[in-house]
Amino acid sequence: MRTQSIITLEQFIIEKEKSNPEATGGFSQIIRDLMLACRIINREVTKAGLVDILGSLNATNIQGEEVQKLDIYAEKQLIDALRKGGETCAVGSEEQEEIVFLNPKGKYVVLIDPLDGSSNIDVNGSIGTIFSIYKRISKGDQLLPEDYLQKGRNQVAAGYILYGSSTMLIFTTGHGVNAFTLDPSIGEFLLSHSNIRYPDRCNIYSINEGNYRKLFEGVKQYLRFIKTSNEVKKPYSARYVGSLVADFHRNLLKGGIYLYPGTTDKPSGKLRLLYEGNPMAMLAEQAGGMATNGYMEILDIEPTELHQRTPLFLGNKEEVNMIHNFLQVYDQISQLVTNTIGKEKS
Ligand code: AHM
Ligand code: MG
Repeated sequence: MRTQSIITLEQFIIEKEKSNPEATGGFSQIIRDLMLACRIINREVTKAGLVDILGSLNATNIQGEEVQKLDIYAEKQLIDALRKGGETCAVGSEEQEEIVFLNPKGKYVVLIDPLDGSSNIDVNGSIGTIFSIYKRISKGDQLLPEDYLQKGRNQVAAGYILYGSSTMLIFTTGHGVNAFTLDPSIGEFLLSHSNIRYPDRCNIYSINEGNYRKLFEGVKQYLRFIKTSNEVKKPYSARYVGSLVADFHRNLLKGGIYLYPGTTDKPSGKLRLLYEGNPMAMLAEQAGGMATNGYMEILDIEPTELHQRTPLFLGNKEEVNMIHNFLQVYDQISQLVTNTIGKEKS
């Protein structure tokens, strides 16, 4: 019988801590806090269809979107766990207008999207929790914007929990991407995929193509190219769950690109830089992929506000570069046309 040694998340964290002489254990505590909360969230997610927790509270979050009960439940579990853990100075959440101050002595700032893809809750679809961890910069009693409005490059860790057919934790601390699958019988996350890399080829494209007529020309041309050009030898598959975590996860394992571009009515797109863009960008980069807003790398964007939105192109590096080129070429053309028309009129 083939035996394989099992590595639990706890063992993995301890090993990593030992190999870093500067580690104080604070960061590991945050991962433990998040995992405790996610185990509780997972329990509620899996019984969401059974109890009266499903459905909307008929409230809207600060983005003007409908908030579901489970979102609030998930956020509470995460914030409570981080508060008790004591290492987190402040938490920013997609559902909260302001940053939540926890412990002035905490060295870290944690940003969370407590339950992403929440429109999938009612239909038993995959959803996820996304997190992003930064070191606090300022030292005083007051938290400053520079502490939570940091570039994605400064993240010390990022990851997500996917509540799918299995529950998985995928995270990076800047040394590759590892995935742990929850074994519900023992309640432990077990290392299931080490050092994940994107497959060489991009096989899948994921976009809400229903927005087609509102897309900018570069994205339209890219979509036309991959669907109709003879240069594309093997057709791409279109796959879109409408849950970033689920779409990202599948594309990471199978090779693919996720697109949530800006549209003519919403040029900055829908997704949030700090809660969705940055953590996914760090994971993508660590797995050999790339993330941009179409013009620059997501991780290099200087945030100006907590709930800032960004267009997002995320996945296989070559594919993201290709879309970059499409955007630049077609942008230049539209710029030329606008300039020419402008001159003709004047
Ligand atoms: P949410 O944070 O409110 O759940 O919204 C984010 C989600 C992403 O998970 C998903 O990729 C996208 O919104 C789907 O948006 P759309 O329905 O416009 O395609
Ligand atoms: Mg979200």
